[in-house]
Amino acid sequence: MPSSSLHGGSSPLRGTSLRRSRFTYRQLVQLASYQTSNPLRVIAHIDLDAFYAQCEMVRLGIPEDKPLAVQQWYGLIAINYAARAAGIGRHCNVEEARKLCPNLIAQHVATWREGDDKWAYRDDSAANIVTDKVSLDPYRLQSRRILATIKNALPQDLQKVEKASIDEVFLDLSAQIHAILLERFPELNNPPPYDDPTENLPLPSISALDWEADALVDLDEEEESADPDWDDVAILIGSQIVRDVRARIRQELGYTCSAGVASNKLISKLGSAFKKPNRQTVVRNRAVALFLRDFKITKMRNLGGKLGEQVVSTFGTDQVKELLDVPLEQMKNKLGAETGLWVYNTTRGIDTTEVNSRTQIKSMLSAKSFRPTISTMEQAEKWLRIFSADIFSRLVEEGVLENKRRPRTINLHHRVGGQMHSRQGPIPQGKTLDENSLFELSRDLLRQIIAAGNVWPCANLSLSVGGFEDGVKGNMGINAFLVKGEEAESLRSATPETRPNSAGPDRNTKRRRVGDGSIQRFFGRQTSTAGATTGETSPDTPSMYRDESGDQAVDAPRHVCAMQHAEARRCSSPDMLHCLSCKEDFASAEELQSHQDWHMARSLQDQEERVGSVFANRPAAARSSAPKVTGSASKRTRGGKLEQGQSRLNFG
Ligand code: DCP
Ligand code: CA
Repeated sequence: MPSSSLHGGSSPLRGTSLRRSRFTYRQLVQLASYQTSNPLRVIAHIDLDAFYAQCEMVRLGIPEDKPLAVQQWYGLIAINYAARAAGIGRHCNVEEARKLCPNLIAQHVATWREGDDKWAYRDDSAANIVTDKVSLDPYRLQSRRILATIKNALPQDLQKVEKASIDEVFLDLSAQIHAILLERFPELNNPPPYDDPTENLPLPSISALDWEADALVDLDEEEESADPDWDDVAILIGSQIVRDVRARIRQELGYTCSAGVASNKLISKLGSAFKKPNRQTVVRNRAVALFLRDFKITKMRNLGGKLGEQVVSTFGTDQVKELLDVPLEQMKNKLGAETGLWVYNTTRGIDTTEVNSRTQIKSMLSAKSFRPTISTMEQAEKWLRIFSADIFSRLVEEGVLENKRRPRTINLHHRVGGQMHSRQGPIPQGKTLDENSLFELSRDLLRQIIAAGNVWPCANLSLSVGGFEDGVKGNMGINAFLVKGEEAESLRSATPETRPNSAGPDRNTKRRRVGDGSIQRFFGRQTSTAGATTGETSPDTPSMYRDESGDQAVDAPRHVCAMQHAEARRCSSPDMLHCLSCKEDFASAEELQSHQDWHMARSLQDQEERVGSVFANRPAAARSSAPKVTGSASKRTRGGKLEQGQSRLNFG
């Protein structure tokens, strides 16, 4: 950091007792312990620009000015900024995008393929929705590398980093800034007058702050002319740290990202989206009110989903500036005490959510929606092999081979028409866990489901593992990995169930999404929806199991928390991903991807119904009404170069 930016001219009044800071000695000290209601705290949100698209550009060595989009089947899921300039967005399909930009590079995501033993980039994936399943492994790998770079760029003992999604992190920079403040402003080391920590600090001994290239949210004139206080100095130091972190990511890995620097997660996240790509925005405390006024409430963290819609319909506006006129009591009356207070605070930029660096994966999910549906055990087993391999490769990343962490339960969801069947069982401990043992466990669960009858045609299968526990390194104790406590209780009481929309036994039931049945609406058209009585859960993606991009633990979706339990302030899961087609929320990239597959399959099916056969010109494999059962083990592609981050999986 250029010292001039903090040690500029000293005003004659500075350091005297005549004028004091708004902040106290206690608040300064509390910076060191990440106290969440401290007005001096500095939180950054870093968000990768056009993330999947950048991953492909870096992987393929494509220059930044070339338009590129990442394709999933015939839709687009990520668009770089050069392509956005041509008007291409996620709403476009490949054909429309090419019309807008003939030189667009459309790179299909990697896929797992029925009968193949590893995910791969394939030229013919788009036409093979029936036999392929999207793999996000390449993006997860880059996400981990970026996270490691960020952590390396910060002091080991003074960092708090929360991975919020596959391409976002929050940083609580407070403790690091505390250390820097004490070093650069020795006067802050003096004891408070009368040893009273509630005494106000002296004002900073600087009169002008150099914000370099940062986008700075405007202040009104009066505020702008006011002298800087310690919150301004703290946020300036924060913005310099973030600039360095972003430069490291750029230099070491080649990615650009945008960032927001503010005093909480809510504002820093809005800040990172304010100027994109490759910019950072600083929202000083005194700029918050002006900054928020012109936002729509639905753009704010946690309010992009149903809770946001509820607020808009209740108060007849989506404008923050108009919601500011709603008194607290009215908010509470209409939304419930806790949610009302939370929304009231949110419109004022108040957020004391902590940056949680302890989040660990709670579950992993691998799923596929079938269109056409599948009708035999053999077909289902092919997919179970892929799911097992997919989950196992992620478990390896989690350190399962070194006994670092290990899941204790396995769960299979199966959907036929509107009915969801599920079975859960323990993962035997003390035995080697590999993709084959996962496969065998999942096959047993499937057999149990089949034994209960009425299982074909199957529209969706999803396999998940959960109940992660830290392992014992080296000599594994006899009790290591035993299923204990609540989990054991849940398993004991988990008599297999096959009932409409059963999402499995347990405490998790209360977490399930009680939506308006928006996904059910789609399925309602296909079946008699025997299970529609409860109108709950996304059939594609059981919300009780979430794997935030495979790398992150997540609690219940926050808006669901807010709606159901009126505890929005306590919920700390990362932001939801939205399906642009139906506005449904998903907690993880996997769930969203699986859901998008379903939309794509659905639209293909609709087209097929309209024009006879949309598959007429496609290869036979894609035309068959059921997935082609390809290859025995001996026929599979065993050779070939492995992609970065790819390990060969041993199918049985
Ligand atoms: N993603 C997806 N489908 C969506 C939203 C996102 O598959 N509906 C994936 C692709 C994105 C990645 O998640 O690259 C991150 O999502 P973002 O919303 O952060 O979007 P981008 O990073 O692509 O763009 P931006 O520069 O606007 O952040
Ligand atoms: Ca992004």
